[in-house]
Amino acid sequence: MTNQHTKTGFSTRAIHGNNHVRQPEGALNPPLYMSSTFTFEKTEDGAAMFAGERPGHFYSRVSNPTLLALEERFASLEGAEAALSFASGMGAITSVLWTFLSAGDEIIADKTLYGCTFAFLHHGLSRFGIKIIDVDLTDINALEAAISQKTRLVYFESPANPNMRLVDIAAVSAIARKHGAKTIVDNTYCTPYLQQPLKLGADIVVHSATKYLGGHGDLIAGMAAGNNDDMLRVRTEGLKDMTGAVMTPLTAHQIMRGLKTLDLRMDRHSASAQTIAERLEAHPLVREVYYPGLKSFAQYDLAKRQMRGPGGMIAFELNTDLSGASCMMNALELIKRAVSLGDADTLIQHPASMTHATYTPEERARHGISDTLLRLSVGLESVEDIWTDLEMALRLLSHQRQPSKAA
Ligand code: 3LM
Repeated sequence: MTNQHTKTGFSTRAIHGNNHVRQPEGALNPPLYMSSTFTFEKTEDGAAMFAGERPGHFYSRVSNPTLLALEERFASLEGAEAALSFASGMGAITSVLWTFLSAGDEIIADKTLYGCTFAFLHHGLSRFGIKIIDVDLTDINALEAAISQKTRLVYFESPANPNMRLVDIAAVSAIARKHGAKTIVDNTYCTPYLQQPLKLGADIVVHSATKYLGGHGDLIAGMAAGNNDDMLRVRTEGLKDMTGAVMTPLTAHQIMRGLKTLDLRMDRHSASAQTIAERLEAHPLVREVYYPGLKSFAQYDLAKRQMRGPGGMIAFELNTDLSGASCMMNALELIKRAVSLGDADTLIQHPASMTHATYTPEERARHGISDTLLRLSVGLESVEDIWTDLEMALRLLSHQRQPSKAA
């Protein structure tokens, strides 16, 4: 793709893409090419496309014009040369990792990861002669000590799901690069509007597009972005031949619709989450709040440095035990008890028994995922209504049990 229009603002590119081509029939939006295959005018044309000697679409597991429209748009938002779309976030992560790892290689992964990513590394890749090394990537010395000639990839989320730990993207990427390893960042929590890891030195970003990029809780999808060579390798190896985790054109259309309001939604998610986090922090029944917009957040300075805004995700612990926490969750009326995040609807879940149940209790303890942690994805409803619901559930809890600061 060409980057000739990258001088236009984020919102303009999210709406129009980079490439101001008139669509067929003058349609405002790119058409849906609901076609698995594409015909060849002549036999020789097909041979030339398969040999990579001629551009064009021939089969939608490899490329499709509707997906290409999304990929070009998304690449420009991440500041990347190229992007790729996938059937799910896990489809993106597995396709990228399968492409760059072989038996005998090592991958360094941060100690806090989304549950299924953790399972893919520890229960999946580890069965194929790939060594997974868990490192606390907030500790640069630990990374220096663990990285070796065998390290192909350094992988992390920032903020991490579910406990909001941040990783210094520029510092980690610089060390990885010095040792010839690629840095891969899961940018799901931020989206390119709040954080652009490639500009900070990372090589590849991956996303669950199911979350903020789609934004309405009605699709499952993934994205990746990086340089042309890396994305071509992922397209032709990991995606085409190893996972086949291809996005459907209808989903690409829904994500392009989501992208048009991404900046507006992220600003609103951030502003509402900031209000909710401050009020939770001041509430006597709340023991701890982990939110990058709070001055009390341990990595507040890093958040200011690498994120445009604090985002819509809050992790917190109540001043009660697990049954108290579940009582509070059960009392909520507006806020829905559900996994996933980044939707217009506010969602709450309990990571230890839901998204991070792929870890054993010992692993959760080792990896910094507390069993009493709750995770709130602050949606786009009126913020006072979100708070009223939380306050009501906390009030019910305080009537049921006496809070104890030592709990
Ligand atoms: C969740 N997360 O509730 P999909 N990377 C990150 C993620 O949070 C996720 C993925 C990748 C949740 C899903 S849990 C059963 C529901 C940081 C997903 C994977 O394949 O699109 O779900 O993305 O935390």
